Amino acid sequence: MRVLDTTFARGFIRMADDGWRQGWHECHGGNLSYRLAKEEVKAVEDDLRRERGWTPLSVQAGELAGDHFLVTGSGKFMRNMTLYPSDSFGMIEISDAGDAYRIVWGLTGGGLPTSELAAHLMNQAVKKRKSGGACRVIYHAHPGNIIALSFVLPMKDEIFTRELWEMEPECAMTFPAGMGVIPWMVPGTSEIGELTCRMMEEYDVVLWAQHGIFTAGETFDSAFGLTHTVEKAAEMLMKVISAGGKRNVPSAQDFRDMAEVFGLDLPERFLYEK
Ligand code: 2HA
Ligand code: ZN
Repeated sequence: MRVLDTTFARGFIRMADDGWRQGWHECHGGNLSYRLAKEEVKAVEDDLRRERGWTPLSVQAGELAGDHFLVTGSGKFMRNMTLYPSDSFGMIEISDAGDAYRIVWGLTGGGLPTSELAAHLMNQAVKKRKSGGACRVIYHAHPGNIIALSFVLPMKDEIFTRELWEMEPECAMTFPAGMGVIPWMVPGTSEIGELTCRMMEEYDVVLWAQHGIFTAGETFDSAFGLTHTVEKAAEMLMKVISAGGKRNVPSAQDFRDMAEVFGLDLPERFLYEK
């Protein structure tokens, strides 16, 4: 089977294109990775070329040894994913020692995996472990409103989580564990990857101040839906702040009541009295 005919490659392309249409991927902004299931690798084996040399990884990815990932290309445009898929993304294989990768499909124009490969692999490793293998998607996007909020709200997990949860019930339902925020850091480094994946031990969404967000999900739908929910809430919050601030707000007890009805485990540290 050809990679481009698979459900997972189609889901990958659709997600990138959806993000582009949302306005989250100016120029070469943002990146996406998907960890293939063993059966998915087997199904496309005839379409793979295992001839390229290995490139050392800047991070140790022992938990991902032998895994295969679809990854967007460094400097590639999400805008081009539907038109030039095999040039815009590729499939990489992680070595058995977890210390190198090689391209086995795609990136046909000679491209390299995303500049945020270190962050993607570290986050993939954490989420693979935490979810017992269920989590396969890591997504990085540049949605305008959540980035704008990182200029005006105090950079605290408790504040971002609670302020966004208040905007609509969907928020506490899609990120009940809360969201993590990290200060501005140089993109593309293993340092930002390391801090992000430490937060991913606890959360499925992490905000990079004045830059963008990272989300994790078991499926393309869940990672995209989470990003979309965070950004929609951020857009509403920006409007509310611009209109003079919140006046009618659900209380901490309202969240506890909702948690009971929907079986949510909302940490008490986000339910402080205001
Ligand atoms: O240019 O988004 O963080 C791709 C990025 C880097
Ligand atoms: Zn970015």
